[in-house]
Amino acid sequence: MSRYLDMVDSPEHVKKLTLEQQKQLAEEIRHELIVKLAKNGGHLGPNLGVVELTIALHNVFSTPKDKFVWDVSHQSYVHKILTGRKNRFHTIRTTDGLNGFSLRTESEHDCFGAGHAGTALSAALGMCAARDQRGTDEHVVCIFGDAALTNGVSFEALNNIAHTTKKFIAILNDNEWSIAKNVGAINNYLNKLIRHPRYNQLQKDFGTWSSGCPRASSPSRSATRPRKAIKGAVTEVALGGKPARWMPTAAAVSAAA
Ligand SMILES: Cc1ncc(C[n+]2csc(CCOP(=O)(O)OP(=O)(O)O)c2C)c(N)n1
Repeated sequence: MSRYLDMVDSPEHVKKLTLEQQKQLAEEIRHELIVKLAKNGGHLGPNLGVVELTIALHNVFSTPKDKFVWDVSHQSYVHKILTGRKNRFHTIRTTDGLNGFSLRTESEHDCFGAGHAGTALSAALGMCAARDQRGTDEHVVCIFGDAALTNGVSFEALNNIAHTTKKFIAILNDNEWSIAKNVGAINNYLNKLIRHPRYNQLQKDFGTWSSGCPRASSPSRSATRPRKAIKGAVTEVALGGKPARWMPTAAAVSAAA
């Protein structure tokens, strides 16, 4: 049976697929990862966890013009598969084979060679600063795991984003796990945030509110997945603060209905 994976070898091919076809592609990539990594080993779990994310990124952005900066970059296998390295994927982590991390000499789609945890935010910020000075318009997307937040360099970057650039895209891929279970204050904060009743109420309210929107005027495509959408949007809401003003309460929604 033919696979979408056999037809996809570049981000341009990904963009041509429908959403349903991309879902099927995700399944095929997951299978490919399991089969190929069974031979030489490698970072299976982190890559299984970013299959949809990587497809979505290639759907929205266009490397090599846009830059993806993967923290550690042990989770860049799917990106490699989608950027012309599919046929050599079975060589990953072998002598003369594909590198297990991002490597600039391996592909124009790899803008940053990594391996160490915690460097991506800082590197991405540097790229944004250079872009702004050049006056070009490419996007720089930093994808970092919760392990990045155990590194001082990450905090240096976070501290400087707002006064360095107006355009910085960061995706926190928080699976509550690094090499081992996370410890520390930041990890506690993130866990507290997603378990907080107000946060969970906001998710529910957003779901109720967005399900009442006509499809065409839905605030965004992500509104069809309210739980996920709100998780990304709500981190600025103070845990003990007032309800966010942009969010109608469940009571207001049912009163209006
Ligand atoms: C400075 C440094 N310390 C330790 C490691 C070993 N290491 C490889 S992957 C990883 C954790 C990655 O966790 P996270 O970024 O949260 O991504 P996940 O694998 O959970 O998706 C670590 C600590 C490293 N690469 N660099």
